[in-house]
Parts: sequence; structure tokens; C-alpha cells
Amino acid sequence: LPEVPSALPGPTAPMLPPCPDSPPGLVGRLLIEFTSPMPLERVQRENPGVLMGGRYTPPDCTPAQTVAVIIPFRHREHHLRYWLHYLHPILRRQRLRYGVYVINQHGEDTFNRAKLLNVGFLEALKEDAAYDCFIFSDVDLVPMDDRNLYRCGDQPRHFAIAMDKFGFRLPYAGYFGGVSGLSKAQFLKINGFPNEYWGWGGEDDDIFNRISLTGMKISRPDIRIGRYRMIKHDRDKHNEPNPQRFTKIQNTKLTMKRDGIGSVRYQVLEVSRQPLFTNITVDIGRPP
Ligand code: UDH
Repeated sequence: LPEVPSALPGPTAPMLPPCPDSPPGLVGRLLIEFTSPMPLERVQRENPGVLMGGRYTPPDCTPAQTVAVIIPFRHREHHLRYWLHYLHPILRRQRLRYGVYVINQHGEDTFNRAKLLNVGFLEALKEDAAYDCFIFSDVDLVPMDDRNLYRCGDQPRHFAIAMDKFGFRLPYAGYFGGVSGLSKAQFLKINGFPNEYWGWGGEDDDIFNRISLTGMKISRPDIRIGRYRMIKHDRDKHNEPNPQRFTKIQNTKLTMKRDGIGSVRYQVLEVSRQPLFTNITVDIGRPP
């Protein structure tokens, strides 16, 4: 007699085994460079398995999590093409069920990275309530090793711990910038990210404070695995260093209760599903 499965698979969902903790097809250290031209058509051609809006589900296993990758964005199309070129194949090899959300700040007022990330959290959940892990990634950071798994764990995760621009080391012990990941529950526990850091700097330290103040600890990969290349660029217009950042990060304990995911105000201007990502253009206002 043929072996009969103990539970019969439904008509639409074939029964797949859980995805393995250590995906078998990883290659380890990767060669990352940003000199060859990277037309979007090429990136699309090379990633046929990615569905409209930048969604992917492994064909051969059922992942434990559904991951929303959130990218804060304005005027970095050139960087985004490299990011998509390198990250889609990596995330696929990591056997993730994921979607990529580019949160594009409308207009030319001062940039606000952390507020855009809050918007990304809420808008991704509107697209798919199944998201339970959120990876927040700058558009110019590409991991040099695919063993750096873009998943969430029992503590907030910092991925970009050894960037080339910092000599492949942490710049300081409490650094939480570049690429980080929080489960939905961890994100809500810290009331999300601050909305009141306009311009460059400090918001990642505020997030670090929120995590410490709620009794959580940062988890990090091995220093040999958490290596990143950053695409070299000049300082953007309208993202000048924020002179208030030093005093603001002294006050996280007071501000985090009122300023966060519970108080974010914005207006979505456009949601557009592209072949390799979902673009959400948003008006987040301007500094007071
Ligand atoms: N970002 C944009 N557009 C902007 C500003 C920021 O998309 O106009 C996003 C982007 O995802 C970027 C992230 O926000 O990766 C962080 O901003 P950043 O790259 O400016 O910050 P970083 O600390 O660089 O990487 C600071 C300026 C470095 C100048 C170096 C001159 N040699």
C-alpha cells in the first residue's frame, strides 16, 4: 500500500515541510561591487520568481515568518537597483517569505528616516496582515555574506555590524544603524520608532534606547558574517546633520511614550506595485 499522509493537504495549499533553520543553498561570502551598470530590466530578468510588488514565497518549504523589508527612500534610484540586484537572490536563498517596501518621502522638506520606517510598518501590514517580522534597511547597504539571515528572533536584531566604511567593525557598542530587524511584538513593545528626528543622525540611537529601556537586548551575527558594503555617496540635500540629536537622545525615556507608532501622522499619496518592490510615496510633513 502507498504511504498515506496523516493529514490530507487542502485543494489549494499543498503541504510543504517547514523551511530549515539553516537553508541548504547558501553560498557564504559574496563578491559585491557597484561599478558595473545595473539596468532595472536586467534585475527583473534575473529574478523571474519574484512576484509583482516584490513578493516572494519559497516554492519548496513553508517559512516560519513573513518578512516585510522596509527601505527609507528619496532620490536614490541608482542605489535601489543595486540593492534589488543583490538582495533578491540572497533573500530567496535564505528561504524567506517576504515583500520589499520602498517608502518614498514626497517633496523636498527635511528627510526623516525613522518616521518613514514607522510608515513602512503600518503600510506593509495594510498590504498583508501576515507580516510578523520587519527588516529595516538603508538602500545603500548590501550584505557580503548570505549567512546573515534576514529573520527575526527572540530579541531585536542588528545586522549591519561590520560595514566597510567603519573598517568592518562596530563604530560604537550601542550602534543600531543601517540594517535592523524587529518582530511585530518587539516593534510594538517599544512604541515603534521616533517621528521627531528630522535630518541626519540620532534616530538609530533613540531606537537603541527604546530597546534597552523596555528590557530587551540586541542580538547580532558573528562579526565575520555581519559584513556590509555601502555604496559610496555624497551627503544628500535636505538631510543635514540634526543639531538637536544629542539632547534628544538623552530624553528617550520621556519621549518614547508619546512619540512613536501610536502617534505617527502622514498621508499616503501613491502605492505602486513594481515588479521587484512596492513603492509607497508618502507626505510625512515637515519639521515644526
Ligand atoms: N535616504 C534617502 N534619501 C536621502 C537621504 C537618505 O533615500 O536623501 C535613505 C537611504 O536609504 C539611506 C538612508 O536614508 O541609505 C540613510 O541616509 P544616509 O545614507 O545619508 O546616511 P549615512 O549615514 O550617510 O549612510 C551620511 C552622509 C555621508 C556623507 C559622506 C560623504 N563622504
